[in-house]
Amino acid sequence: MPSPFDRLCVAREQLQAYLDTAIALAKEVGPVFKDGFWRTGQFAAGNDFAAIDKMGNEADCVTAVDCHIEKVIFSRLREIYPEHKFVGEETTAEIGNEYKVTDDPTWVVDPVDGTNNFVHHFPYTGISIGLTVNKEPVVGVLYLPILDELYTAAKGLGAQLNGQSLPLLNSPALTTPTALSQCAMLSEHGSLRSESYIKSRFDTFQRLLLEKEKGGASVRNLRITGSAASDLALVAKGAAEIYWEAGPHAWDYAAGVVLVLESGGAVFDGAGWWGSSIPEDERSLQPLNIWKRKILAIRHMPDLPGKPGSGHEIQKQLAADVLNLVEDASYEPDGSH
Ligand code: LIP
Repeated sequence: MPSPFDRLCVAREQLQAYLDTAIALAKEVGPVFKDGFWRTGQFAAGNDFAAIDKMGNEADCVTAVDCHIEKVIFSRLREIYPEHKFVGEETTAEIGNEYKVTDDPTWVVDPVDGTNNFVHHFPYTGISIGLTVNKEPVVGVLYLPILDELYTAAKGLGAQLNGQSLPLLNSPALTTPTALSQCAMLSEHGSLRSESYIKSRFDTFQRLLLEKEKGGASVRNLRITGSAASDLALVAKGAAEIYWEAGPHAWDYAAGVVLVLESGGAVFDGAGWWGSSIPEDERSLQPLNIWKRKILAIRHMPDLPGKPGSGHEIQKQLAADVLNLVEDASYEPDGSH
């Protein structure tokens, strides 16, 4: 029987080595991250820790800590894997979107995911390190230093939070909701501020929250953490059922999708499905596309008693219900293809 590693041409030991490297790097930069978190201020203009807006948009900012951490991570990775490719939020901000997405092992890094949180001392912010091979995300590490949470996963090797397997709960405590009105949802408003964008995003939120009699889903709650990577970690953990966002970048969710998949969850990228719960004939044959900037993730759903396969059927139904209500705008893909 073929193992999940065959298609990737990556030996299990190699994948474990990549994961170990990512974990060591996240831990190495953790102290700089923590130090910066307490010293950086949105309003600390003029000092080394000030938040600088990108392209005149104060909601989309960068700090010296983001740039420093990305440099450290990439210089270490280049020493160990000189033949690999590297895509990072801050490098891309400097050189633009012209890089080519290839099958080569590619490290996709957000040195500070949730930069806005970082400069406002809101704890959902962390270092996100993902790796793709043959364009498929296979390693994901998210370290949230302020919460002291280290999420780790690699394809076929499971997902963990501080060494404990994800999801943290199992049935019967981890139940299977049968309608969106029983679901906790995560989403983001993003950093764009144009009237049309804000209207479209809030129309989506309104439809998700509105009472069913008026055509809404009446979701049980809708939370915005400010960090796509944290949202995916919360889905992997089982603390929320669903995360949907349109417009985040590959570095925001390259690591997080591996956490969700390895915790038994399912991911839809706008074109196909991935997840161990999904019957083989329904799984996408393409690599999960993290460059198209669309993401829907659903946590592991235990099968209902006596109904094998029902967990996935419910994942599919909930996903279809969400996709019916959310905006369907296109975003410029990350990188060239
Ligand atoms: C953030 C993402 C989030 C998105 C924000 C921002 P950053 O990442 O995690 O999903 O809605 O606009 O892009 O820029 O803080 O690393």
